[in-house]
Amino acid sequence: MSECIFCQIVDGKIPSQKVYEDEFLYAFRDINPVAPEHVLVIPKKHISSLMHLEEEDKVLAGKILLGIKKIAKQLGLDERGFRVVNNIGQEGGQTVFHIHFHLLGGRQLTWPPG
Ligand code: DGP
Repeated sequence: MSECIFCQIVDGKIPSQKVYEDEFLYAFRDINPVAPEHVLVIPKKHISSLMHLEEEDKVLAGKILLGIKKIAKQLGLDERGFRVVNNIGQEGGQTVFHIHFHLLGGRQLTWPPG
């Protein structure tokens, strides 16, 4: 059995609040939300981080972006605006090593990130 917690979420072995699913993607609510809408969008395929994306994943990478667009619309964030964050590696603040994109919205976000 995979030790990756996000692979286990995709497999239904760890419960999650699903927001969206298709053949390639899974999206669920973050366990520690930092915004009223805080969804993690992940590929079902295990890829550790952006730095582990390969040429063969380029179609999947496009599907992730288009999936984020679809989910933002589903959540009613398309008109309001929202933020997408991908943390990479230790100094990037990545804590789960299955590539994931934070979709954050539902409040005024600030910059630098906050
Ligand atoms: P990052 O720091 O970018 O690697 O973000 C990992 C996120 O994953 C963090 O915001 C908390 C979330 N998270 C970790 N474990 C679980 C879990 O078991 N369920 C859910 N829903 N979210 C989780």
